[in-house]
Amino acid sequence: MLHGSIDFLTVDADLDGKLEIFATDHYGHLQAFRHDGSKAGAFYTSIGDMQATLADLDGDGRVEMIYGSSTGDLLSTKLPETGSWQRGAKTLWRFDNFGYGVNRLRSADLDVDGDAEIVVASQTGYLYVLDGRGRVKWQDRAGTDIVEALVLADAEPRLAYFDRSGVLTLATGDGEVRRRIALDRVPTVAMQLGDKIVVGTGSELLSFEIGGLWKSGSATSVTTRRPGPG
Ligand SMILES: [Ca+2]
Ligand SMILES: [Ca+2]
Ligand SMILES: [Ca+2]
Repeated sequence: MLHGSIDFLTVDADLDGKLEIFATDHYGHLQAFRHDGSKAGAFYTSIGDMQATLADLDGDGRVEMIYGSSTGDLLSTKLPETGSWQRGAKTLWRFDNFGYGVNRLRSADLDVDGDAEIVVASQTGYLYVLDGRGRVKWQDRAGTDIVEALVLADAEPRLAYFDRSGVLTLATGDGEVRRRIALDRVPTVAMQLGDKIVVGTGSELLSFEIGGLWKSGSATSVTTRRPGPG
């Protein structure tokens, strides 16, 4: 039973040529389903809105699950090669998020060293970048409550993250270069579209040219469109 799913992720987790579906819900679960819809397992941290990302953390070609809830618990689980996912799953590590919520999880090889990193947008106000063993590679106290993080493609900054006070931070994958930009808006949704970041706040939709933000460090290249008639 899915209690109002938040996100769906699809991947061939057992390398049998068919996709599995991973769904997060509002009750602290990451649920896994086979391609035919039958349930493959349910993985729980603590009750709250779940976020999840999938990445091959140990280089064996299979993804591991990284998942955490809005009540703070964040962990990584390795699925067994054979047998029941539910019974055979092993916890690889937990990340101490100090009881603060996980607002978003992303994974990508941010520093191009061949291994995936995990991006944690945390209610602590920190953006954490973890290695495959759950250790902090770098962190940035970007503000109050990081509400969203994006991994950018084909752009000089590799990360964009937003805090609840309306500040956008752009950062290189290794965290060495960062820019803070006052958007004065808090996204309910944000995504990359080509060379732009599109931010939706519920009342307006804005697009920002990534190169312009990165060079100028200010949000001057804003175009605003209000959704709705007209
Ligand atoms: Ca499969
Ligand atoms: Ca793996
Ligand atoms: Ca890496």
